[in-house]
Amino acid sequence: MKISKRLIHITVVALQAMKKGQVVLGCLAPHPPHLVYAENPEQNEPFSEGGWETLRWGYNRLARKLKKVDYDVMVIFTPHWATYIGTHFLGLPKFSSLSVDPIFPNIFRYKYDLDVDVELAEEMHKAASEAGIITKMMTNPDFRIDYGTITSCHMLNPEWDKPIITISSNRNAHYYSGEVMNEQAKALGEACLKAIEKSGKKVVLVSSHSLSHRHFVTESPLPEDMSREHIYNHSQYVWDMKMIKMMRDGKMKEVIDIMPEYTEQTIAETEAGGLSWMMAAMGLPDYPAEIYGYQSVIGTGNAVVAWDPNSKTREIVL
Ligand code: 2X7
Ligand code: FE2
Repeated sequence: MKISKRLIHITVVALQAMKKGQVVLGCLAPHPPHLVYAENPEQNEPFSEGGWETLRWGYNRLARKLKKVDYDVMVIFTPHWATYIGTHFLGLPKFSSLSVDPIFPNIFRYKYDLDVDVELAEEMHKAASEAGIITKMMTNPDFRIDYGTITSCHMLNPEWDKPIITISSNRNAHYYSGEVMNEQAKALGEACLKAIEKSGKKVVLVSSHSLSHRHFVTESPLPEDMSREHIYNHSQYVWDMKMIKMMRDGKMKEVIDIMPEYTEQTIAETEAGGLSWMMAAMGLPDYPAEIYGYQSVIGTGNAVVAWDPNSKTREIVL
């Protein structure tokens, strides 16, 4: 009798452990619309002669890795859905429209039709709200998805065969400071992890942004003219390399600790909180990140990077 009770207990514990959701990959996925423009997918109207190959080939390689990863949903944190009261989550099963980049309408007019995992979005919304974060579900069917979400998702999964969830970026760095942004983003990451674990789902997290973010204010006549492309200044380059070296060395706690200073010095797009959110949800990885590429786009610094918690599939890419 005693043995059978114990067996039942072990089975229940094992089943619960099996069901616990997890983050199976984290991706730093920059979103200059130039990358989609350069790929010439059928969804984008403008035509290009290519460009930014170092980033695109890195992305293509990461997309091939993702094809071998078993996951249910991609969760993206984007700076280009900026919300001024709280954090918002996509809250309808489908969004479909034309996304036009407000700064670069000449290169990005993209027809999208995407699926959302509303169940997990609601769980995240609830967990964040329970943690004291102001939250809201986006249930306006005419809401237009930002180009950051679309570019990162397109480059990681051009087939769009998995549902996504987009999380907006609350402007804590603007209202308060880089330090407050870091703390709020960490709290949001921890809340999202709770929801993921409860859901039993396998999740890919995506932090959609550039690194250093000073950029040129004029565009060359041919946007893909690579003879015009270079980092805005050397100081940005040195900072970006310092951050990438720390990622490569598995020092994510240190990266998040210096995030406010890095963000201020390079006007980095980490300002929105994406990397701090993702790293908190992944428990501040101390293993080496996979580096897929670094290149500038109109002067900004962009790195494609992944964190693979599975040591058997983790690679040294570059
Ligand atoms: O949103 C962006 C960006 N983050 C970097 C470069 C160019 C355009 O758009
Ligand atoms: Fe951006």
